[in-house]
Amino acid sequence: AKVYPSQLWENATQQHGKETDQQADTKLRDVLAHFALEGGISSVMLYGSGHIHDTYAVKNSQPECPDYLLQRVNHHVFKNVPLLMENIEQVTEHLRQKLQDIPGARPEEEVLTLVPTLNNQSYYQDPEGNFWRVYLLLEGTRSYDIVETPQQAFEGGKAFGRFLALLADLDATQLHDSIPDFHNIENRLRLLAEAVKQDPVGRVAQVSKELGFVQQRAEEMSTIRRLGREGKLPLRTTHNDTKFNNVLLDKYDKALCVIDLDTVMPGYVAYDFGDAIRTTVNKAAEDEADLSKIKVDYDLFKAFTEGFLQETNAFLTEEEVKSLEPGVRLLPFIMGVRFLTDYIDGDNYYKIHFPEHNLQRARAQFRLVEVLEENKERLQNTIQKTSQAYK
Ligand code: ADP
Ligand code: GN1
Ligand code: MG
Repeated sequence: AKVYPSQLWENATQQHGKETDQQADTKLRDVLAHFALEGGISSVMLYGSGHIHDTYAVKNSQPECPDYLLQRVNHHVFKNVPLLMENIEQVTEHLRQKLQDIPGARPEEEVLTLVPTLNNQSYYQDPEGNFWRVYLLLEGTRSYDIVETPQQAFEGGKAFGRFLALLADLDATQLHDSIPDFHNIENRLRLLAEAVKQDPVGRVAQVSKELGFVQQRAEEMSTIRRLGREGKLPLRTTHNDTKFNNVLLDKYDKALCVIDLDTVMPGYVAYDFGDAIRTTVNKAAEDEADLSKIKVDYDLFKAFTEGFLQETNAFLTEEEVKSLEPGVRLLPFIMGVRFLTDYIDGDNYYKIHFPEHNLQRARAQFRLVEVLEENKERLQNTIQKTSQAYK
């Protein structure tokens, strides 16, 4: 089954970055009419490069009124959208409260703001069963799919670190698991094994090399889960999708706001550090076809680590600091496993732009694991030294 069966949306999502077609535009305006917006709508355009939701920038026709960000939430990925939205309300409220007490903080720009529906709900469900939400668009910001400078990396590290610090006193058990076992590698390996067994579209024969790669590392990659089970790593409220493009930087490249809050739930700090490093140190694309281009940019690593530990070192335990490096290898490994599983499954989860896209993504992530393995000692030393310096 395709994620989005309707042809209308299929068309809309393929015109990435362009004006949507007439039919889609009418539908989007119908949806927006259910929200308490100020001013009027001048245009609705596809926006961003996320793999999960359909995101649109809504330009206001009144210059003094805000622009908006409309999202159709992927309810095949997030099976209980009402509970997911409760999480987001709780997390954004908590962040706003905390920032109000910090001198110089700007809560209206540093936290996502949900725009309610006319019935004062945080989402609208259309007659076809799709879920929609609206945020204030943070003007003059951008997100980077590829990090260009150490300053950006440092700022990203600070933003994700601060996010954890601000949520450290939000009881993680208050939040619903929006996707159960999200970063549980044992579960991800089980799902891969099931897909291999089913082989629904006959692709397994083509991926024996990748399956061998996974097999070789399966045991070692469960280190963080094991430490957690042994009580050596605390569960905290973590973001769990700290891809670098989930932080918005302002026009001076200063970190402004952490976005994409759908997976905020209990997790280990190493997951957030690891996923951010996965998308910071690799200057090639997440789906780079030329594997020789995948390298670890050490300056970007160092800068991100400094920003991150500046905000978190005071409350992280020694064991947690030690777990950051294994997290750096684990997250690209998990992503590779997930892309590979989706490829074998027939591409049901991630948006793809060509038939072998998920396989190419998996290969690029596995290559990244290899280059991170080659740099393991150096990265671990940098983490330890930075942590010492901030003590
Ligand atoms: P996905 O889960 O599909 O990645 P995101 O919530 O990350 O969806 O949004 C996709 C993109 O839209 C982001 O990478 C970012 O560029 C942009 N974006 C999201 N929220 C905002 C916002 N409030 N203001 C400005 N840009 C935003
Ligand atoms: C998805 O939504 P987006 O594009 O930020 C995915 C992440 C993966 C990422 C890989 C809910 O993130 O887990 O790391 O793609 N989100 C979900 O690019 O599965
Ligand atoms: Mg995103």
